[in-house]
This record gives sequence, C-alpha cells and structure tokens, in this order.
Amino acid sequence: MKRFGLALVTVMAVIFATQLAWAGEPQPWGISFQRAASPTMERIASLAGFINGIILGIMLLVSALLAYACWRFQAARNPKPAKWSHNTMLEVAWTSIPAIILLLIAVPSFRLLYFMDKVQDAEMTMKIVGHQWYWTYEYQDHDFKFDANMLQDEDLKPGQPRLLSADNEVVLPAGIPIRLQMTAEDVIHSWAVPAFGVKTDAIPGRLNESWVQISQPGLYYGQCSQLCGVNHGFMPIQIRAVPKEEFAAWVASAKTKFTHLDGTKPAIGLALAAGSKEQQP
Ligand SMILES: [Cu+2]
Repeated sequence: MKRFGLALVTVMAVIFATQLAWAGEPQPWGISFQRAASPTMERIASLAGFINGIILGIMLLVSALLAYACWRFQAARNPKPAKWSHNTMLEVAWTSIPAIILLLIAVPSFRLLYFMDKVQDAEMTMKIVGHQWYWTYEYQDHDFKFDANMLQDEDLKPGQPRLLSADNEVVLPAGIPIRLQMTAEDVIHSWAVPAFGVKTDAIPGRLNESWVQISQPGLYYGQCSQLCGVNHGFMPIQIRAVPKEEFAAWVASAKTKFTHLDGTKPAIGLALAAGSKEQQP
C-alpha cells in the first residue's frame, strides 16, 4: 500500500512537471491543454476550467445525495416508505436550476465563439491550402508561397519531434494579429494548432477564416485534424514565432528562395541560376 502511494505521488509529480514545461507540442503524460500561446487559447482554457468546476460541483452534489438516500432510506431505517409522487417546489427547482446553469455556460461560450470568429485588426494574412498530404502556405502580403512536407525519420535532427516536424517551417511574427485563411485543393483537411486554440476546416471551394496573435516567440506544432486519407497522420504543422524584426529579415530571405504566388520563380533566384549557368564551360 505504501509503495502504491509512493508510485502515485511520483506519477502525479511527473504529470505536474510536464504541465509546467513550456512547449507548443504534446508532452509525455500530458493530460491537459498545451499552455496557451494566444488570447483565444487563454479564453478557451479558462472557459474549460469554469465548465469543469460546474461539472465537479454537480458530480459532488449528486454523489452526496445518492449516498445520503442509500443511507437514510434503507429498509432498516425507513420501514414504511412514503407514497407521494409529486412535489411542485422540487419540480420547479430541478427544472429552473439546470436552466440557469446552462445559461451561465451559454453566455461566456457564445462570447468566446464570436471572439474567435472576428479577425481582430489583422496586420498580415496567410493563406493555408491543404493537399493530400501536405500544406501550402501563401504569404499574401509578401508574394511568396511554399509547401511543407513532413520530415521523414531519417532526416530528423536531434531535438526535432517525430511526425510533427516539417521540411519548411512556417515563420510568423509574434505579438501581432494575423489573419489565417484556410482552403483545400482535394478533400477536406483541418488546420489545427492546439497552443493557438485554432482548428479550422480547410474545405475545397471554400475560404474559411480564423486568426491568431501569438503571445511569445517559440516553436509550435499542430496536425491535420480532419481524416483526409491514408497519410492524414503525416501532414504536420510546424510554426516558428519570432519577433517582428526577425520576421522581416526572414521574409527578405524567403522572397529569394520561394516562388511568387503566381508560381513564377523569384527574380533573384533566376539571376543566381543564370549566373551558375554562365560559369559552366
Ligand atoms: Cu488530414
């Protein structure tokens, strides 16, 4: 018994420690949300806490009433059972109290839905296109796009999480509101990043919209969350959030590396290609 208690304490300590560690990715023994990295996710976590509190209260009340009824009305203690079947006060109470509880949940829930729905004065727009089985990211304001495929196990560098790392990471500025537009080319996908509280379906022929304001620089991971075919589990989302100035520098280099939105090669890339041809005999 003592050993069991010790094991339980150890497991709880490990769970607690992993919850504390900052990371925008799943953790061993993680049982709760990833730590919030956007205003949306902060609100989702606090609403979940509020609703869990209500659930806990109801569970304790119902369990206590059940235990009391079992003890108080057992045959030995209550040999002559009451025969009444209606009680107006009781019925009014057990109808109105749950209705009030539902209202208490509905109000903050709808407020959060509308908060998530309305893009808050976005300073940039990124369009995300789902394919079987990779993502294309289009930087609408900077005129370039690239594909992001999952890194195979043999290509992983130390520290890169398996099944979550991509060959081209999405770089985004931290601290500014970003409009996200999702669509798909073939079947329905879903772009989901738990730490951001974003999970939006990417549907062929439709343009869905969401937004994110990343609280602080860091690495964040997500996955396609709509069953889209055999490789559904192998189209991860890898995002590096950086300070605004660093983002500007990355954009400058990305423009020389990736194709324009219309599919043409970047001018600097062409010049380099032409230059290398001239050097050939
Ligand atoms: Cu999928």
